[in-house]
Amino acid sequence: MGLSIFVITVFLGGAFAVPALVGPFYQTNDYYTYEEIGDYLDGLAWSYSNRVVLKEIGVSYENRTLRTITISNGDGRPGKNVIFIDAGFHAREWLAHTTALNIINELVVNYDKNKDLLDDYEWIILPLVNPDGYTYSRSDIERIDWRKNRKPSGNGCIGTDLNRNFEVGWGAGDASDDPCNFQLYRGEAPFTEPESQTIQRVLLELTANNRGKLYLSIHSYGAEILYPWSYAKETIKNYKEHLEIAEKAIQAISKTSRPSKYVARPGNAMYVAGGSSMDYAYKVGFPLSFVWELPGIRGNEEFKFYPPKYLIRELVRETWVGVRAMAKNVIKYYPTS
Ligand code: 0X9
Ligand code: ZN
Repeated sequence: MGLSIFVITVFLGGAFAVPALVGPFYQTNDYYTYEEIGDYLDGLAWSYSNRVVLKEIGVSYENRTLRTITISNGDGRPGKNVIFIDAGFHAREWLAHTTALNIINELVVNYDKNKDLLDDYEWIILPLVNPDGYTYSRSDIERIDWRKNRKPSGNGCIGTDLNRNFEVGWGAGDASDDPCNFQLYRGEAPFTEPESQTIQRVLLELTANNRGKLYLSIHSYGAEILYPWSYAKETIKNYKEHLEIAEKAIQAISKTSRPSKYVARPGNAMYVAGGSSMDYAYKVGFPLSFVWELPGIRGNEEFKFYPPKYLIRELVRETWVGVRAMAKNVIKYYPTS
């Protein structure tokens, strides 16, 4: 793995030497473990303490911490609007976590290039929603297609699909009431899982003070930017705004060197699925809410959730161009007052 804390030796007057931390350096050529992601976040908090705050927002069933990184420009101005991003609801969607780390890196380490996105907005990013499932999916090739979390679900089976465990339209469409369903078990009721409860709490905090403007949940794969509703074939009030903002992101991507072919449409046009976080965020007051399905590699189904490592860099860069364009428009449509 390519994460490294870079230590140089500083000579003071030639008399003695002290090591100085000048990293961390993030390299987009690998899929990081839960521990490595934690180390990376710690390194950022250490090196960029004026612009970065880490927060433990909850713990997973197996006691792994769920941590957000709040990124600001360090000016201390309270009450800025917020872009909230999460990734890794689904264990096997490894490129999603990786993409979230690259977004963090762009905003923190490449701050000089991106500071326009932080003048009037704060970004809160949860790069790993489902650390137990992710760790399980990495533990053995037989387990690589694991999707759910790891809490026992009933009938001797394990795991709930966290993106079916939210309240809006819970159980509708492509969701299962069978705890042994390998993909789509919705849970016994909405918000039975520690991971979905944690996200619920954070989303409610961000809408209670009216700061949450964009909710963006990164998944893979499909090269689609989806907006509500997911749970029913109904049209939301500001669907035009969603479509416009998604299409601008896609236009920006189309200008990159080897662009993926994206489409923008409501989630229900892909398939109807109740209990998603996208619908919940929209329902509780985020005016803009999207699921971003990363590309599964330009028509090559074989790579699905795990594009080969040599393609990671190109893919996360392409996505950043789109996310950047999306954020620019969110900031324009919903300026901090
Ligand atoms: O089914 C999901 O939870 C998401 N797709 S994935 O392949 N990553 O599992 C999509 C959720 C968005 N809603 C709809 N497509 N209805
Ligand atoms: Zn997913």
